[in-house]
Amino acid sequence: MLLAITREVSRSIVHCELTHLARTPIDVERARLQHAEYESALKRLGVAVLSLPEQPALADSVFVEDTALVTDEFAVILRPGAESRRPETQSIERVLAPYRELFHMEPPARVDGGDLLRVGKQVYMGMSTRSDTNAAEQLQEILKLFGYDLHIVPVTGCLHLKSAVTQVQDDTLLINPAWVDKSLFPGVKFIEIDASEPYAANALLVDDSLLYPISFPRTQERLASAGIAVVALHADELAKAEGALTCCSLLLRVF
Ligand code: CIR
Repeated sequence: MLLAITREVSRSIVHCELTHLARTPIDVERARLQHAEYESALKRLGVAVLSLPEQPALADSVFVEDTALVTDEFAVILRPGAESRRPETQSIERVLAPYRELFHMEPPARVDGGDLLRVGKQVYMGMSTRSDTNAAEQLQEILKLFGYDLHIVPVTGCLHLKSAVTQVQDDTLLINPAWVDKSLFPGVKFIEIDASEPYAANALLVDDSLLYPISFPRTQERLASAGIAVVALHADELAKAEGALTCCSLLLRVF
């Protein structure tokens, strides 16, 4: 069974970190409704959702993806690049402990989960403003214990690697080639986003189903042409906080 760890949108989301976007008003209630729609979609797919309570003092805590890398064998508690986000890892560590052997990123390493794209035993790490080579070195040591390979991928123009590229099928990535270099993913098939929808590369693959924002119809059309149907969701309110679909859950296979 798949378990999704999620967290209620914080009332302080209006004070979230922003890197590439200008601050615009965020409607907390609307963000919560869209987040509930996301959790319901996961449940309809048969995923067990562990919805953690709001953390009023941690503005970005809905974006649980950034706190940990979870694989089938182990999890790494990360050290998020933005200092304001570091306390978010504590509660996630407690939740993950019963399910996985835990490793920890040690200071001064910095890496957000949004910069870690895992495809089978290949882990691609985005070098964004949130991640550094110290984290890459520590991660490589952990990954090699379990037979995973780490690939370093520079990212420009967006917050995280997964703003620019995510997995949409076993062997296929959805990518914005303006933000990340396709040649750094050898042997992989790609679908390119429509250039008029730069934020369209973040999709959440849940077994064989794909959760996808309703706001990118042209890219959705490209997915359809490739035979990929999506579960379309409203996600534009949290997008104002520079968050997308993968950011709002940690998925792990449990028993
Ligand atoms: C941040 O800047 O950290 C948050 N406002 C957005 C984080 C989005 N997370 C993700 O893409 N994994």
